[in-house]
Amino acid sequence: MGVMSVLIPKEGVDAAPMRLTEFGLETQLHALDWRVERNDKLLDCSHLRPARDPDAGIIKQPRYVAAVNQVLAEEVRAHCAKGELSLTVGGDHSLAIGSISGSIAVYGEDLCVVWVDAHADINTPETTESGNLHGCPVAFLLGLTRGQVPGFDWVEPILRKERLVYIGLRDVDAGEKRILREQGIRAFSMHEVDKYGIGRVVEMALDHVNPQRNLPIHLSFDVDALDPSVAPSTGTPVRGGLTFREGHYICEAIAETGQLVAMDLVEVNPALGDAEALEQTVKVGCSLVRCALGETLL
Ligand code: EXY
Ligand code: MN
Ligand code: MN
Ligand code: MN
Repeated sequence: MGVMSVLIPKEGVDAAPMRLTEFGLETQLHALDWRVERNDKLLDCSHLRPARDPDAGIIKQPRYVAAVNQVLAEEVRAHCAKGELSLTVGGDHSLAIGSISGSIAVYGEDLCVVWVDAHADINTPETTESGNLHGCPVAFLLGLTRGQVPGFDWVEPILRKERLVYIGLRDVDAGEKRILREQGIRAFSMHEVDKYGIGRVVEMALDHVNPQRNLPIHLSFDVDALDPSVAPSTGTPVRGGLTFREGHYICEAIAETGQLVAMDLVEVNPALGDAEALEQTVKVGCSLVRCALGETLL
């Protein structure tokens, strides 16, 4: 039996955690023999919103997002320190600044991050065109933004670029492509998924970050990595994404390593699409989490 905590930040896509819960995520995890300790501390973050939060350049709501992430980091750290697997249900992908800061505070430079996404989320304050922090979390974690955004001084950027790998990319900004190239970060786009198949891609991705399969893994899964026909209720859908099985295969393969210590499931947006689209997206979110936490087909 394992122990898990559900941490639920509210940022933009705030209704998603309740939808996954209503759909029975906790009950489904009980059925897999997990003891679920739910943490609703960030279900409502409004008390963390500062009275004044002017844009920093074009970065929107910097102090609010920073404050939520700082609380999240401490919650994830505390759960990981007890040896619990920490599941953070978002919320948008900016929450990975906090969740990964929390897991890395416990596991240090050994921590591997597998980032499954259509996007690289590695924009800096200089490269971002939207000013949305959900397009920037990786840059914070790698220390590419240090001192530039108010509120984020607490982030210890100790994620090593050698311990980061992407799967599913297909909508990467020009500035982000430059950063990926300059930093030599390993990324498997949909081109590689088409070329090699998902089995080989996951093997190569894990060989890169975790060759002995003995290091702790933080899986950060953005549902927009999946094709919009599979997960329609999300804010930045991009055609040509992972199939239902490819998405689940990634989770199953990581579960097989026995090294998963933390997971984020982000960017489900209940406000987008009709009831059917929402149910489909929530269902797929729940089944991805179940697979990562050990559900097998047989
Ligand atoms: N690269 C674009 C930006 O920085 O605004 C789009 C980012 C979308 C982020 C989604 C969550 O993965
Ligand atoms: Mn978002
Ligand atoms: Mn993302
Ligand atoms: Mn994305």
